[in-house]
Amino acid sequence: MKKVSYAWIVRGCALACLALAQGAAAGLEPENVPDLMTTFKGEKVTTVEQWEKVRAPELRAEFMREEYGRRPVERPKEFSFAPAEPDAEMMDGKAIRKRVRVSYAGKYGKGEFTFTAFIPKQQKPAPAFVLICNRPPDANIDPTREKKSEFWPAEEIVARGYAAIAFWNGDIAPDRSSGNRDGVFACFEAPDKGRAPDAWGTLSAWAWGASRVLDWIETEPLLDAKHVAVVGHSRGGKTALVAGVCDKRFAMACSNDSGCSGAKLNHIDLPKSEHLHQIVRTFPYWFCANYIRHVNAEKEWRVDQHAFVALMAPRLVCIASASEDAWAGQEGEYWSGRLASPAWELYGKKGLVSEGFPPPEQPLQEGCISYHVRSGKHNLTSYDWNRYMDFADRHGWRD
Ligand code: GTR
Repeated sequence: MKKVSYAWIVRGCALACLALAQGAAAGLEPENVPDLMTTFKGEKVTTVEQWEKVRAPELRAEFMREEYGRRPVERPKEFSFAPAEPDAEMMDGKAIRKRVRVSYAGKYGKGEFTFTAFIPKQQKPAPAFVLICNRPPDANIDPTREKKSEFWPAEEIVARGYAAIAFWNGDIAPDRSSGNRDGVFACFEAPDKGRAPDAWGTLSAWAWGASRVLDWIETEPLLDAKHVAVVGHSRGGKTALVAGVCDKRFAMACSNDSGCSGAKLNHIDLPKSEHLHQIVRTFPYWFCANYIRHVNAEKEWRVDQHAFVALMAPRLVCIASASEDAWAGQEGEYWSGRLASPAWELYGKKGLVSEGFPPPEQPLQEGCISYHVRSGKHNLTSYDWNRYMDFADRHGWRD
């Protein structure tokens, strides 16, 4: 009698565990995701030509009109760079530091920002990583290197043969609700007019800043402008994708813990993760006004974020999550990479090569999309940076 009841308990437990596991697995599979390879008119996309002429342009237009907002300007007519300080030898003579002031003007005003570049001293022009820094600049991107932070491990980046370049997003436009009346916005938009529903939000404006840094990189003989990655964390990770999608000169975009409206897919049930109704309530100014129409209706929208990631094809993308960062929706970040992959396949390449959601510290780097989960909290760390550099190495950036 005793034996029987024990067996039943074991069996009962096993069944309960199986049910739980199945439930969990089922919950983590995306459902009814809009098909990447069917145009809005219902045509199947099977060639690079169709992708480049029809599908990619219509997707890009959709995201810029409905989510991030259109940029009124790319490189302005009135635009110049100047050294903000004389070049300096730093990092025990291993790097040259350049501080560059970017000045620009639009119809309604003038703006400027300064960024820092540490370039490794080497024979060949250096490939580069451009960080869109969304954390306090003094503590995170200190040009004097008195303060050091894992958020931008410039010494490690230089030691691996890459230039470490960073600017502060707040220098382009302030990260606050009135932000899209200040900074770069104030130079290109009439102050007394209402904003169009598709007028750019701050993510779009910060991404514009990354492209202006790239304008300078193209002029700098010590740098290899064909191998430049744009990197960002969280709101900066969303921005890094916008920068890469809007500017094909970026050969790689690294979207670290970018979550909702970044790499996270909406068509997956992750109740602990951020949703549109939350992000639009707290940060409406990051987006264009049209975005509000998709709040609580994201599953009816004809696109999802995997299609945004796909606009990087055939270039390189890195997506990363942190194990304790449920707010960013780790599985959603992973699935965007998976479901974006057919865009790379059109080019005869591989996107995210994976059998399933990986455990922490087991990066997936076989294709043109890298994905990893790092143990720990929402952050950009030396571990993440080194995976991004591994991926660039793997694609021959330092050969
Ligand atoms: C959170 C926001 C996220 C993420 C994050 C960050 O408050 O909900 O979407 O972007 O901020 O940028 O740190």
